[in-house]
Parts: sequence; structure tokens; C-alpha cells
Amino acid sequence: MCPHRTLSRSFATLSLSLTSLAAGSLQGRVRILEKNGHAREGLDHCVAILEPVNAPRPKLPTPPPVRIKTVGKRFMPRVAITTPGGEVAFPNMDHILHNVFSVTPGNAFDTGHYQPGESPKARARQPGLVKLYCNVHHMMNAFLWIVETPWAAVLDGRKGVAFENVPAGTYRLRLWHPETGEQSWAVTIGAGATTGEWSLQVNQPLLEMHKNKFGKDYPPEGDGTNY
Ligand SMILES: [Cu+2]
Repeated sequence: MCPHRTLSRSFATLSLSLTSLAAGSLQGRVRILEKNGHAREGLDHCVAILEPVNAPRPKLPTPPPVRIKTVGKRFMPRVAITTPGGEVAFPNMDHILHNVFSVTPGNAFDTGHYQPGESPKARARQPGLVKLYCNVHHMMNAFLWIVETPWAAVLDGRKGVAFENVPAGTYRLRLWHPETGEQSWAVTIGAGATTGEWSLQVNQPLLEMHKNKFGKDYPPEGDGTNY
């Protein structure tokens, strides 16, 4: 084979791999707009997920163990993120019985009642949003996002999105909050910083109407029948 031709072919290979390795970042402010149009202070419970559309599919990191505690009849944190196969533990820090269940298709589970100090576990299966409830306490509600991308974050304490080391390509930016639901935007990322601004509109109640694990209304709390 002609040596010149071999050389030009290897240059072509090199420039192709450099292009696909060119990584950039996505940065920008996120706002949650109240029903009156004012921007909310803080982004607590807001989730940002960046998914490749026409871009290299990154290798998923090993899911870190997620802990959602029950403290003072609340789930803490209220919003968590993991990847398929990830384990989620529910340590009970209260002095009363709790339960965690979900009827979300693809991720339904039920821990049964668990005692103070116990920590039942569930495993993340299908990607998507999993709604978590306690069968004892109607007000207890949490959300688990199961994602297939390394670029996902709960925005508590942040001003917006900041994803680093994102290979060039096209992506879908998904933003979600319990009181706004989800919105998504197409985003093209090149080398360097890609910036933007995104807003979500509050249109849902703080606590979604929901039934207990039997599909029935919750009995009034405190009558003991649920324990
Ligand atoms: Cu409970």
C-alpha cells in the first residue's frame, strides 16, 4: 500500500477522534416562576437532567447508595437521583412506624411497615420519575429520579445548571420540579461553555392527591388503625 495514503488515513482517524473528544459544558440560570409570575427564591427540589440525543452515550457511573431518611414524618431528602440498578435505603429516624411504597409502573414496591432504626431497601429499575409515599402518613411524599446519564442533579442550593465535560453533540435538557412538572429543551453543545436560561412555571399543588397502597383514601391520621 502507498505509504502516503496510509498516513492521510491515520490523520483522518485522528481528527475524527479529536472532534468526538471535544468536551464542553452547559451552564445557565434556572427560574421557578410562581403563579403570580415572580421568580421563587431558591431551586429546592428542582431536578436537571441532560440526556444525549445525537452525542456519544457516556458510560454510567456505578450508582452511589442513596439514603432517604424518615425524619419528623417527612422524607429527607424529598428528591433523590440514581441510575437503574441503584439501591435506595430508607432509614427510619423517627420513633414511629413508617412505610414506603410506590405504584409507579416499572418501579412499584412496598417495604411494609418498618420500625424505628430499621432501614428497608428498594432497587431502582426502569428509568423515569418514581413517586414515593408512606402508607401510614398521607403527607409524606418523596420523588426518586432514575436516570441513564451522568449529567443529572438536584438543584438545591444552586442557581441553575452546571454540567461539565459534556462531549459535543445534541442533547435534551429536562427540568422538573414537584410543583411544575417537567419541561425539556433541545440543546447543542460544542467546545467551551454553552449557556442558556430556562424557566419552569408553578401549576401544581405542593402535595399531589394520591391514594394509599391499596388504592383507597387514607383514613384520618391518629386513629391508630393504620399501624
Ligand atoms: Cu410515615
